[in-house]
Amino acid sequence: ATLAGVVEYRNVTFAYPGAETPVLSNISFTAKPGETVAIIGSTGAGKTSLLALLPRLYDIAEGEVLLDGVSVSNLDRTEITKRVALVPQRPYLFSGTIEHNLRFGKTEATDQELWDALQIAQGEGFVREKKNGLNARIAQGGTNVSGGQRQRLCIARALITKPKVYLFDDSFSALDVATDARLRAALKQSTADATVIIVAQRISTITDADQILVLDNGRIVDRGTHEELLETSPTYQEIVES
Ligand code: DCP
Ligand code: MG
Repeated sequence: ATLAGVVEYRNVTFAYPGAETPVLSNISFTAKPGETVAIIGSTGAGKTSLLALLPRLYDIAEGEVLLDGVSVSNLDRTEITKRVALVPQRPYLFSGTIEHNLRFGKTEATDQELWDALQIAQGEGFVREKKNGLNARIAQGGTNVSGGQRQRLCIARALITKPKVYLFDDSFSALDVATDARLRAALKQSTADATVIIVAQRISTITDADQILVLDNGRIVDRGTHEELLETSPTYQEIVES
């Protein structure tokens, strides 16, 4: 079997442990290598929860989440994280050097690979400006770097693992529009063969996605390209206008 990074959610329903009502109901979609699938929807709609099911941060109640045709419930976490990188909504940095933080999960990367990843993530400039460069210290929680710098370091960290599947949870929200555009253009090139799933708040981040899923209250209420949704989805129109 080829391990190309095909993602399929099949009629997935999910409730948090101990909760009665599901936060996701009957979610189905497929994302293939070379494709970008975007997820949009209001706060609390279930976007982060949806992403969490692929790296198996939680187990699902009904349906299946498949990675390259195999249910993730039959894969262990380390097997999944070899193929899937999640950039979380609240990116986590720990006390240590920038290099330690970037290598997190993949120690064999060369320095050149670290700089290449930083360049794509638009983080090269601020790391070079630091007196100690890659050896500059990061405080616990990344409190001595800005929110946007934190996001870019975590994107670089994901790139270094060279995954087949990227999950970006609102990863561009702290960036100004120009940096966001540069970063996504660079990402588009470097992730051209990967499967990309992006949760976004800003419409400009997702207009070129192959498929946009409109999530509302745990359900996919509409799906299509930006142009299609502008025609067919009142919910999407509302988001665009807001
Ligand atoms: N929820 C929960 N337990 C958790 C996390 C979330 O009960 N550990 C609930 C809160 C919401 C629902 O699940 O009612 C969906 O939460 P998400 O974080 O998945 O929602 P979004 O990511 O869409 O929201 P936001 O845009 O604010 O990030
Ligand atoms: Mg979220």
